[in-house]
Amino acid sequence: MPVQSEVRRSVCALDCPDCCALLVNIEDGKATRLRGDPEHPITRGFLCAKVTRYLDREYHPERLLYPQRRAGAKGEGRFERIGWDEALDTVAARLRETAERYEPESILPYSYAGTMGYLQGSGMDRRFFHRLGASRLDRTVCSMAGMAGATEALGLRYGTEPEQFAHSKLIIAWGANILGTNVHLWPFIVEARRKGARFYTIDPVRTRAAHTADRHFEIYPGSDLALALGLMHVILRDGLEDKDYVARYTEGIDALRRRAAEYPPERVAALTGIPAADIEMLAREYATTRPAAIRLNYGVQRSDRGGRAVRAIASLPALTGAWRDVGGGFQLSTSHAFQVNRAALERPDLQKKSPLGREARVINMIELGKVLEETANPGIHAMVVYNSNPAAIAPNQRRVMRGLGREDLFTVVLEQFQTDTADFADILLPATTFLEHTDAYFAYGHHYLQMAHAVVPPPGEAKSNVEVFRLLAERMGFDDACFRETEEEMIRGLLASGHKFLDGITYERLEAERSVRLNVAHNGDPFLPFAEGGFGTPSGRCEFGAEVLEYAPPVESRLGAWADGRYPLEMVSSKNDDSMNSTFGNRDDVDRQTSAAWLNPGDAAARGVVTGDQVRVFNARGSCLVRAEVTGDVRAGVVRVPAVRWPKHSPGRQGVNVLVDDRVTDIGGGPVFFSCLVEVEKCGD
Ligand SMILES: Nc1nc2c(c(=O)[nH]1)N[C@H]1C(S)=C(S)[C@@H](COP(=O)(O)OP(=O)(O)OC[C@H]3O[C@@H](n4cnc5c(=O)[nH]c(N)nc54)[C@H](O)[C@@H]3O)O[C@H]1N2
Ligand SMILES: Nc1nc2c(c(=O)[nH]1)N[C@H]1C(S)=C(S)[C@@H](COP(=O)(O)OP(=O)(O)OC[C@H]3O[C@@H](n4cnc5c(=O)[nH]c(N)nc54)[C@H](O)[C@@H]3O)O[C@H]1N2
Ligand SMILES: [Mo]
Repeated sequence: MPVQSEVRRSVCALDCPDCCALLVNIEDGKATRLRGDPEHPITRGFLCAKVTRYLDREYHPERLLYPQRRAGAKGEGRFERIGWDEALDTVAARLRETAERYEPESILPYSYAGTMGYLQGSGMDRRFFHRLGASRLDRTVCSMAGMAGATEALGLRYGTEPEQFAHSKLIIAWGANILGTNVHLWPFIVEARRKGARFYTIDPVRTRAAHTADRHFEIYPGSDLALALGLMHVILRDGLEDKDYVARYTEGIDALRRRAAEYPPERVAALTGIPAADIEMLAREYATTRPAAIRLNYGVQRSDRGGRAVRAIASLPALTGAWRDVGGGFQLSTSHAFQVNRAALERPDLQKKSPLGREARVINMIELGKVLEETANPGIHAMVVYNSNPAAIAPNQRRVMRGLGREDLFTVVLEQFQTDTADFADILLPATTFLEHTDAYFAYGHHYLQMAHAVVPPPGEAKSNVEVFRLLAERMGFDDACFRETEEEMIRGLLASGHKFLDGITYERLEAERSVRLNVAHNGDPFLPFAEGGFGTPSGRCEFGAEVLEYAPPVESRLGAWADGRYPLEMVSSKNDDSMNSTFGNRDDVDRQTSAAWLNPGDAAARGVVTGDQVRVFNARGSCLVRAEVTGDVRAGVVRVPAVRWPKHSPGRQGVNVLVDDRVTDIGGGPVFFSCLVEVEKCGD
């Protein structure tokens, strides 16, 4: 028999700025090869290591295939197979009962970015929970602090296109692990460097990108606001600002001058650990090199002053006029340019039809542990988890686990794999992967809107999130037409926003082209969002906001309010290069990578620790056993634990997030993963 063979197009749905276009070889209905689309302007024919191997995950023997019901204790992970009808009937009955007995707000949806697809990530699910009147989730765990800071400065969170980095003469990767988390920006940086650009990194960790950099600035975690103010100090002191740009398009320069005057390089050196001469040099080069681009990623904002640090950094290109240039400016995220019709997609108006008849309360997802402990107003009695693994990724893990372990909490989990969170489910439902369902995709590192259909059938009885919430809506008796919409109708709805960036981008065009550049500029011209002002702030100008930019060290840092010498090291649990948060945590090699603590040679020697030793990383919240890796790639005083290991693989089921507090950032309500004091000790020989 001849083998039926063809190549189909897909899109990688993992939570990454690059949102790659994929080509999938299909033979006899099975995917046999996955490649980056060579014709996609950003993917450019290559994939990261983890997605190159994605078919191992797709066809992994541990994929969840059938609906299951809990058969053991909470968290134990023992289940028995049931049918879809029984599973859905049980879920619908329990949700209805919970809503009636307590209030609809005692039901909590919990989801994040397992898939970046619009429909599977924030489509039918949102409609369902709005109609039900469930508590709403503030999805803060990743980027809200930075978004809040960028919004304060710029109003519109637009960013420099990746393609333009090829034209830069100075590129600063600021808290951005580009080769690990955003590798499709790299070719543009390589091209710029070939043409003479310099490339600098600012990070407490010497990442692989930092190893190749012309200069690496070893900063203490959470001190970036001080550094930004130090740079502003030098720029303004020496008159290096773009006076014309500042006068025309910014607000608050006088107050900024006064604020920056308080941060001379010597003071900033003491706060950041970066020598004063380096601060002078960096400021001068940044202000006098054109074009200059800053790639800020989310590392900086996972700290107490993270939101305002982003505000200050996002203001730098307005001070120097870097927004004027092709290849200049700033990129934190490009996602705001995807001006789709969110209301049509998520239908917040359905809340009026819920038993509450009003907007439901909002719960900050990083406070999950706390919220599950509370019993009043009303307490949470049912939870539906999808696209997320809170038992591994949420801060204050012990508290989260305690909450998930509550016998009286009814928990539904939609998952592809048996994660720690899945272990706590009462009803566990098998979910499809992006190769098995239809979706449309924005990106947060480029400006191409994409669409993909299923390229292979789901294994076993797996269903997409859209399908599960559609079926649940039917069982709950929600008869609004939107619950019967097809994927195609949902995509048509989200495209119909009337925003000029989506002009002419129709379903038909997406179907034909699969990846379409937003109309961010005419005729494919470079997108220069703020070359002539046009900020989205109340004043229409870049708002420096000096009055709120006073720097204070993170409370958990060597200079911070909680420092008392007991836990002298600052822990950064930054992203692991070869995985994706806790996704892929079932892989042995990923488990090894994420069960290590990187220690500076001086800090290791002081504790009698050598590479390979078992060490305990601990603080008052808990402790976590890992293997020591002694390396100059992490600055003195800092320990790095690559995130995120599956807790169930750790002794005592304590992952790195037992160490992390669940307090929130200055603005945006974000987490403080990278402001965490710990001590490290060698475990018995
Ligand atoms: N391979 C891989 N890729 C990923 C992910 C993954 O887990 N693995 N996760 C995806 C997700 S969800 C996200 S949000 C993005 C995040 O992408 P990034 O923001 O690039 O990743 P992070 O590890 O959060 O932080 C970036 C860098 O900031 C540094 N850093 C930590 N604290 C500070 C600080 O206070 N100041 C400065 N200047 N630097 C600091 C870290 O050491 C790290 O090298 O990556 C996405 N891509
Ligand atoms: N210590 C520490 N903790 C962190 C971070 C850190 O840097 N350090 N990073 C934080 C950040 S930035 C983020 S974004 C969060 C990420 O937290 P999460 O968004 O929870 O990310 P993952 O851990 O990758 O878990 C996603 C889960 O979704 C599942 N999934 C994927 N696609 C689908 C689908 O279509 N349907 C369903 N039902 N499930 C699907 C996957 O199998 C996976 O188990 O973690 C945060 N936690
Ligand atoms: Mo994230």
